[in-house]
Amino acid sequence: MTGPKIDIGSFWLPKQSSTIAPSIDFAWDVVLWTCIIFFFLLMVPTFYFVVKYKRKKETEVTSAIDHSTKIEVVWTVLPLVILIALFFVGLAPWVNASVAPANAIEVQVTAQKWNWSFRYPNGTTSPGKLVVPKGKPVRLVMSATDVLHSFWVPEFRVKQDAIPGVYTSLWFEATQLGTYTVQCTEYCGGPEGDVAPDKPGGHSDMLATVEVVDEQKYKDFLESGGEDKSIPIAERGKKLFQQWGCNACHSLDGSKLAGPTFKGLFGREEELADGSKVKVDENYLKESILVPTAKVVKGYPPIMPVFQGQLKDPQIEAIIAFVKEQK
Ligand code: HEC
Ligand SMILES: [Cu+2]
Repeated sequence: MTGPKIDIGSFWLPKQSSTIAPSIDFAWDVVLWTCIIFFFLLMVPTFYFVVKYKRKKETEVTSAIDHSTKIEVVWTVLPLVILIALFFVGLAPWVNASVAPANAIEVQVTAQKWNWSFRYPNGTTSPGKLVVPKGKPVRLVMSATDVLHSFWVPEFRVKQDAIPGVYTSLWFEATQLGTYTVQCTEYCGGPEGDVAPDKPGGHSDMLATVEVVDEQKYKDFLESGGEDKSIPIAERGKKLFQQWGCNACHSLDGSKLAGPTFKGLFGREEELADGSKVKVDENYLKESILVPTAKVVKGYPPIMPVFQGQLKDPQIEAIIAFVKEQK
């Protein structure tokens, strides 16, 4: 894994790590320097005149000149030309940033208090970590489940709100390998203890990482189902158990919810709806998760959602490891 590169970019801006960054920075520079030049063009004479034409005697009177068509034309036409130029300087990168290339990889982004999750075309899901290949356009289709959020990667020069009930999108093509930070720039605090008493939340805490990797690493990532192998397997299983909402129907303490409890599940002799019996082992668990109706547990309706095509093998293995721990 590549660590964050220490490259702070220029004095004004973070480094440019996407294809559109240079054109956006160019527009920014043009606007900035136009402002700086006109600031001095206006302020220097203003102070000079204030001193030079200060009224020195009671009897002094102001010059009688109160109109000059020439000057008026200049100060109308010159700003007009500059503003039209600024419009076109901004238009090009704006159009480019608005329209994703047709071959872009599409990733679904879900924002919620207080995390980002990413979902790939092959079903791989990755909470808190966006992995993208270098040199390939990526289009993010974003939505939020609760309140407004805003996706921002400064080095890519892209920012877009994620809104409940609406899809918004942005795209970028990363040009440099490395790890970047996604920030939520929704300008709003979060009440402390919103998620849990000991865990202050807020948009400003809502960080995720973008890892720009080479083609092969990206393929490996998709195959792995987005699993972070540095976390112990059963712990990953527990996270998946919560992320995928299994906990809505399966308890860990023996209580009966919509589905059977996971307490003491592994190794148990399960009675099925058709009257047969089955010993709960790895194969049974895997089948029960991918195709729940293959063997329906006696006394329960076949209401469990199908996870075939959604959970990848490494994720199933993590869940199985977690189930084994529920003695
Ligand atoms: C909407 C409720 C619901 C959700 C969500 C749900 N399940 Fe189930 N699950 C059930 C029901 C009901 C059964 C029992 C009927 C059956 O076997 O299909 C069951 C059965 C199972 C079994 C077999 C249990 C046994 O006692 O033999 C396993 C394993 C299982 N689910 C795993 C999961 C996992 C893992 C998830 C999340 C990825 C999940 N379930 C999500 C409702 C749910
Ligand atoms: Cu947010």
